[in-house]
Amino acid sequence: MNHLFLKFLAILTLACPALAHEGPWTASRPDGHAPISVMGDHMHKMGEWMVSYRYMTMDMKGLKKGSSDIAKAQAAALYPMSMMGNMLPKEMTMDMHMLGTMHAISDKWTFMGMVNYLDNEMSMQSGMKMESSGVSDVKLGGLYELLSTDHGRRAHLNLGLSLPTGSIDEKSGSNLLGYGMQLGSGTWDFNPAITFLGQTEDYSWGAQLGGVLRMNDNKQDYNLGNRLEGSLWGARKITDSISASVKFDYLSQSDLDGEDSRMMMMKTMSSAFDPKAQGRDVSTLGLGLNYYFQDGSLQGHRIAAEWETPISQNVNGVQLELDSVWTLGWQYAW
Ligand SMILES: [Cu+2]
Repeated sequence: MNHLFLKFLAILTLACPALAHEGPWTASRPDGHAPISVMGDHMHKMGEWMVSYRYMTMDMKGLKKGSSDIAKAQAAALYPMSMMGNMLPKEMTMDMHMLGTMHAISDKWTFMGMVNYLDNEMSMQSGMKMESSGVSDVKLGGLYELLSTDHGRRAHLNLGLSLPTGSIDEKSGSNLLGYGMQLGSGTWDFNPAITFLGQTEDYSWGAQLGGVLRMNDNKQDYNLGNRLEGSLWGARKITDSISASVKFDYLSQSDLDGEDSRMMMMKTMSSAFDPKAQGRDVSTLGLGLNYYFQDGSLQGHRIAAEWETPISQNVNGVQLELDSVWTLGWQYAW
């Protein structure tokens, strides 16, 4: 799957000189920005600023083992202290508020920063609910232009850094919450990526290949494991203000490296505390709409929505199944 995706990406980005238009790539059209779930997709012109707000809500429901659905009773057999499976997760909703800013100090360098606020809710099989909320990991990044052609193509490097500002000590009452309910990674993470963009008169496309590299272990002597992510999208400009997009995304997040010693006693009770039941490989399809205000008092503002759902997923150990992700966003550049 991974291999096929990389090939597809290489073919699309390198072997399609026909997918071009006259003049340089431009952000001044509805599909001048990628589908809203993509981060660091575009650069700015020297001196430009942008502010953005995104709201993302992710729903997970039902248990999976690997790529198969698994019943509560089967999962209970793997977790002997789970009280007949009652301590296993049943569903989870993760809401994220993302406040971002971008600024170009030159035509070659655009800097960005993002502060995220997380709101997690998980129900156990027993019906018991648990919650956590607060600031997640702050992200800083620099985008460096590699290529800008006079026929609508460009490429840039993404050099991102994630700071350990999110808590890894979240509790429900006096009990520590599982890994998936924590607010941050606890580690300094390097987020490199490479992004390709292309435009024709009515279409645009992009590809981004990147990852998350954990640079240390956190104060509890574990890290969340590295991640590889690739995205490929295409959009159609329908009018000067509206575009529609299709995105294909592949993500491979490994399980934990080390484990939180405070959770060791609880990992036979629930997969939420099991370091080998974290991370997954998932391919998702995303459908999106972008709206760009060309004139009037809202000129320059953008609003966008995207819905994503898995095409296939393979979880490490026993975990909740990813159901859908909605991302709604607003962006304004000047
Ligand atoms: Cu921007």
